[in-house]
Amino acid sequence: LTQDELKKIAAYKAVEFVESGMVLGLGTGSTAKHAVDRIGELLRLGKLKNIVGVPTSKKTHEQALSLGIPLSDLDSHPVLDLAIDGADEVDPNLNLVKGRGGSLLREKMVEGVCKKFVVIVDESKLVSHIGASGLAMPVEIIPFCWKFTAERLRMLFEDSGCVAKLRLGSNGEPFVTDNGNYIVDLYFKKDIGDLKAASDSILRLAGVVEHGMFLDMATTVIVAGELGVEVKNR
Ligand code: DER
Repeated sequence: LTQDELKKIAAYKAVEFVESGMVLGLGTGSTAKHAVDRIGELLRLGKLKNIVGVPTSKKTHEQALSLGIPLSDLDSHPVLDLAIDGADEVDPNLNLVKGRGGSLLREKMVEGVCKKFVVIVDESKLVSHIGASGLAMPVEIIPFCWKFTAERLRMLFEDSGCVAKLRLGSNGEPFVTDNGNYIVDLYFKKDIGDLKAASDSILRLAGVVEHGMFLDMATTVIVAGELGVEVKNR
């Protein structure tokens, strides 16, 4: 099975949690795309009714619009029934890294107010600890004096051999999020240890908007692998 087929399997399994009448958080990324497509299909087939979607990015907003999924926002729905979204890393405690697609702020806002947050991944996303994949842990920052903020972020994790890089777009210019901010990607050489302490230290920096560690947020993680689908509950 290809990685995308595994993503689709996990996504379709998650959509089984969707009931008519729900207000849903619609995730962003290549895995969540399958879930949003599936929700659109079930609505079209009449198998789901009275669904309202709250998108976590402009990209998902566009996708949901094209599928005819009725959309709303957090101002109208400050509490949601269920969110379905992918992740970049999942540790054994179901803590996540998200945001390599650049949507972490709106994702965290939406997924932080859902009664259930179902994460969908292929098995390649499972890690022993956050940062173990050697890939980025994104932090959304304001553009003002970004170098200053990036250096302060790096120094927070100097003992973990942290490298901080401003994320660039395909045009070589700084990547700009849906919210008009920049992203600094943090790379760790060693385990950063206490994630709550790491989160608090990042968020205390004026200039930081939000980071990509989603701690104690996932209620269920659906993992699709070669040997089948596993549903992990918190
Ligand atoms: O950027 C994001 O937050 C995405 O949801 C990411 O965490 C997962 O993207 P993928 O499903 O394309 O791997």
